[in-house]
Amino acid sequence: MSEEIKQGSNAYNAEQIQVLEGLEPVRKRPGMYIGSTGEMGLHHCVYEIVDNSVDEALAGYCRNIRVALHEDGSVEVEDDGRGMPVDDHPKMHRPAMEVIMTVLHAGGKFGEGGYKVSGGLHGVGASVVNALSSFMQVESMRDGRIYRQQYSRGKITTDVEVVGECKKTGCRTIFIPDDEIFETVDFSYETLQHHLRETAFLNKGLKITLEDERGEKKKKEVFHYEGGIKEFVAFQNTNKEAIHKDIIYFETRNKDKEVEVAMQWTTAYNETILSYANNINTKEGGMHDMGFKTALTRVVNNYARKAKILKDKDKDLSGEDIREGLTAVLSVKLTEPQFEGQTKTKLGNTEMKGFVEKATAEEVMAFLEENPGPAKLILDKCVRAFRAREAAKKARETVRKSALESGSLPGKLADCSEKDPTLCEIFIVEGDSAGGSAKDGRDRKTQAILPLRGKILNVEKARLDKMLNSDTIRDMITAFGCGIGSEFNLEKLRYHKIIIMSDADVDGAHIRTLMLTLFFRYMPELIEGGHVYAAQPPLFRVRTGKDTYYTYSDREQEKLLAELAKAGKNKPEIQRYKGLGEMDATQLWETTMDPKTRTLVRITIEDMAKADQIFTTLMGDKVPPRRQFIEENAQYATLDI
Ligand code: 0RA
Repeated sequence: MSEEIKQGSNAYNAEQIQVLEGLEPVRKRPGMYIGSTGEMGLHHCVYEIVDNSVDEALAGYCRNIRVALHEDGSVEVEDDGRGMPVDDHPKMHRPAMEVIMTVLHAGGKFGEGGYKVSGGLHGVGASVVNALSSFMQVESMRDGRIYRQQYSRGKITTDVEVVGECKKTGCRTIFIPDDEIFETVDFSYETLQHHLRETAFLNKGLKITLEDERGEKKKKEVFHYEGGIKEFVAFQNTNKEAIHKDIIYFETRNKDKEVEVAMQWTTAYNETILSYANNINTKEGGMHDMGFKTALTRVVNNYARKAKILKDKDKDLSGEDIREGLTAVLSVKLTEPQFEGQTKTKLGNTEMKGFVEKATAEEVMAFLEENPGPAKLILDKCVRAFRAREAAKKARETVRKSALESGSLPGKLADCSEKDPTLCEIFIVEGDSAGGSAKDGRDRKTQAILPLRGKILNVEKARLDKMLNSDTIRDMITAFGCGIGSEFNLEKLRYHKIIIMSDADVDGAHIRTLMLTLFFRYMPELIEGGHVYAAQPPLFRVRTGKDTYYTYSDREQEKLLAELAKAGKNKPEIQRYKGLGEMDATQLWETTMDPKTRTLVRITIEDMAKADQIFTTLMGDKVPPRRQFIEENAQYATLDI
């Protein structure tokens, strides 16, 4: 091998590779390594390969990454880094490339002082993807040559071979996910687009290209942001109204850690703080997030007192008041991140709290002092939030007195008899007539029905105090039993399944979205805990002689009709359901409510950034983006965030 590899300060030392085990366990229990064998796990494989290139970028050697989806189901990831080493591993006596690709946890180490994407579900290594691919090929361009090796289901099918010459350096990986492992091998352009865009935002200057060569419509997009997370905040606020023009931005680093923050307040009522550690979305927050919030609360209060916006007798503004309408991206990099929490997305490194807190306090104070105009607008907003919260507290107390303390449940609720919440379900039903059928058709022991009349208030456009004046919303909160906002208590939830049952039309979709907005903004734990579902009422009833069939989509209907025609059962009697109200109690039970036969769609929050954008687009003040979103997404019946 070439001399420079052995001599360079970043020299790859094959001995650093920790040899742990082969890839058998990965194929036996794929979920343990990539989270799931569904859509999430499938896309995770791409992220895993891309992360290796991003590591090369973090180490300062790579500027361009190209991801391509090919017609044959393969994915290609190419970078212009140093290329993967191919020199022999001293103990294994095999080329480093082969060891990296076929031995679990054998990902190469990087030069000292580098940050590596790792933790969470990431960082399991390219070998895991190899184990789960029916075909994989890695090409490393270095020393003027192209080295190539191929694999299948984690086993090599060729040795590392020199297949050509080439001036540039880099790495090119192609893989086909194994359809014996994955439930679906159909990559979603949108999912990859979202992730790669986020990765580009988090690594300013890095250029990521996404190409989709499948099907009729070829697509190509370039994600390249010289402004990094500052542009991320601007993007996140596209459909919001900013209350100050310039995005606050700062970065601070020392020997082994760095923090980068971009933030801007908007007229929205929710806060969106997206935090990252080594490019991993720390959904559960952690030390960096705590440091940021602590500093922000302290500094804004100090400023408010100095500027006499708060009088001596006034109480401090709460952190929540201050963060109302704030969009912030907080990105830290550190050498040995510790990820904790249920989903391993909570940063545990205590040293990051003080580090982020100090930087935030200094920088935000400087911004407020140097920009009195924006500072006033921000502070006004915080004070308004504070007053609204006080009003909401009073309103909530009234609600609690009138409803909770008297122990009375809403008059419209048809409750179930079972007392164990884990066995109970509540159907929120659109319309009184469907509500009537649902009441008659249900299993009284475990299923409760709450009919809703008409539309519910759009919580995106109203604060909590106003919201609590709405009967519909109060009924729902009282029925659930777990409170709302900061007083939310999941343990008091009276039904472990909350099922939204609305018509399969545009109005139904709207009601579902309004309801999800309410849950997402004020009771996100319900969604995170997997308690929220959308019922799937049928679109058609088909009858031939004495057989009755129900179908739930146009495609299913076409298939059924084709099958019936083949079986010689012509002229079936078809009914298209326009609404739930057209079904009688028995039909509603059989098609939509019976746990044995129904399908429920669980609503999940995969991603806060995406969910926040969807809700502001759908429910916020700006009309044109909403129209555009609805036009682009009209084919989706359910909103699965
Ligand atoms: C180990 C050591 C070195 C580079 C890499 C791995 C590497 C891996 C991947 C995977 C995708 N792209 C990649 N680029 C680089 C450093 C080798 C050296 O010192 O030249």
